[in-house]
Amino acid sequence: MKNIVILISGGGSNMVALVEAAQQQDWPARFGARVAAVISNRPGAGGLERARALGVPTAVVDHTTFAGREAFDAALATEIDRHDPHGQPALLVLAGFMRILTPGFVQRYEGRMVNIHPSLLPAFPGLHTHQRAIDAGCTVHGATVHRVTAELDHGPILAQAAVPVLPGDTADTLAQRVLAQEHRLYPKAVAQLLAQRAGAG
Ligand code: NHR
Ligand code: GAR
Repeated sequence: MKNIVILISGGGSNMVALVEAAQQQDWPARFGARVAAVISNRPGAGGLERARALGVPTAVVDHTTFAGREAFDAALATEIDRHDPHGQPALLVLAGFMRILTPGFVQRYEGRMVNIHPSLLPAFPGLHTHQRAIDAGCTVHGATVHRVTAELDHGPILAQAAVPVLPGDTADTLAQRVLAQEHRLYPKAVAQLLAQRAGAG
């Protein structure tokens, strides 16, 4: 069985969409893959309770308890790899994960790590994407699923979804519209990746 590990920092609604898709679409039977664990860098992340309610094991690696990024990433990698009997999961999925990862960490999981970013990349990498799209006068905004590389939000694009920016939108109303699309986009993109790999053996 291929193990998928999901990293979160917050509410975890994308994580819930992924776990529900895996359960409803029977990813173990279709792709030989399952969500093995959900790991948060924040002890208070609401997604932890939601993962447990869905029957998924959870763990916390609190970044505030480490001296620096290298030490945090090393502890995170140890926790991630603990959830696969072969030593490394087949896929690492960032879902609202808010810590920039070091080049060494990215290299360790090269080709097996994806992220969903709340903008139509290459527009607006980084943080506060919804407000920046409004401020720039964008009439179209959205979300991007991309492979994670050492350069933040610059990995190859796998899938995108667009939404209109409407008159009177605030960062919050726009974020909600984007998030609803993320919940459709991310499970579809991950399933597509798993299908490709199943075909490739
Ligand atoms: N790491 C690498 N190397 N490459 C990517 O493409 C990454 C990554 C880590 C996270 C998600 C990304 C997003 O989708 C992501 C992509 C956090 C920040 C950030 O500035 C920026 C982008 C993303 C995630 N984080 C601050 C930091 O100092 C902390 C912010 C906070 O805690 O609220 O790490 O947007
Ligand atoms: C999502 O919109 C995701 O794209 C974004 O945070 C939200 C998380 O929601 N990710 C980032 O901003 C990464 N820096 P969720 O916790 O409910 O899935």
